[in-house]
Amino acid sequence: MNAGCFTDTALQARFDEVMRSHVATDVTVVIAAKQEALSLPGVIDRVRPFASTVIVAVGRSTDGTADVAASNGAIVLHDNGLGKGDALRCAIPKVQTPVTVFLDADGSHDPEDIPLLVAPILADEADHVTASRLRGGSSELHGGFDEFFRLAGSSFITACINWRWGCRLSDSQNGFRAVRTSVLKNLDLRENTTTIEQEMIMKTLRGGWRMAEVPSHEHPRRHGQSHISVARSAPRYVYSLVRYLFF
Ligand SMILES: Nc1nc2c(ncn2[C@@H]2O[C@H](COP(=O)(O)OP(=O)(O)OP(=O)(O)O)[C@@H](O)[C@H]2O)c(=O)[nH]1
Ligand SMILES: [Mg+2]
Repeated sequence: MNAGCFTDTALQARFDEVMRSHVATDVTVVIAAKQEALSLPGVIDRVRPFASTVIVAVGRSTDGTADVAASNGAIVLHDNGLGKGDALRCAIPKVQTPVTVFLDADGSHDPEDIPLLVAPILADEADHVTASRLRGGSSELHGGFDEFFRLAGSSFITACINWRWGCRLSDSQNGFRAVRTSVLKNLDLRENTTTIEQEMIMKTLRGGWRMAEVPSHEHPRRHGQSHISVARSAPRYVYSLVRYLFF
């Protein structure tokens, strides 16, 4: 069993200790943001206590996302217009701290959970820790047909990953995660879209590095529109799953 999965009970027992021992100077937070000017200030504000550096990788936006990021003290990068994966890949070479945390700009993730994601890495128990919506709950992953197909697809992909590497992850698609930066820079990430989330996990496991996950709640996006189309992105999910599982 590769994946160390912390249960709710274990996590609650560790909560105070983890908060006390968190070292913000060890952490850079990378936020991919496209058309997120309304949500971004609140997200950066909540991230600040937990990170020494905040990098916002901005996609083509007409709402002033880049200006908002800069005026809130973030380092601003511009992606190549290819998608979220492209944005994260632009930011990775700039990270200089031992741990990199990825988090969305739409207010879906709780920055207050950053210490829980980082602690297993600093304790040398894991190299890549994802936040699980299946363990922490989600306010936007169920209810309609779109959500049904996303959840079913995500669960299928997670099951394939668990089968291939003999682990027991529950969520392979959440964008909220922490990775040891030295490992991250060795993953040779290639995906340009949100398929980068599953690529990161599969390449971590292929490389023999340690995965873990902790529960974290996913909230509905605060403002604006989703950038994901299930029908349009499905073929790429299948292709990248087969590619990184077997080749
Ligand atoms: N830089 C950049 N960021 C992007 C791009 N596409 C999406 N993002 C950001 O990536 C994050 C996740 O995108 P979302 O559209 O919220 O995707 P999602 O969380 O799977 O979908 P929802 O459930 O609707 O929120 C958000 O912070 C987006 O602003 C892009 O092309 N470039
Ligand atoms: Mg979102």
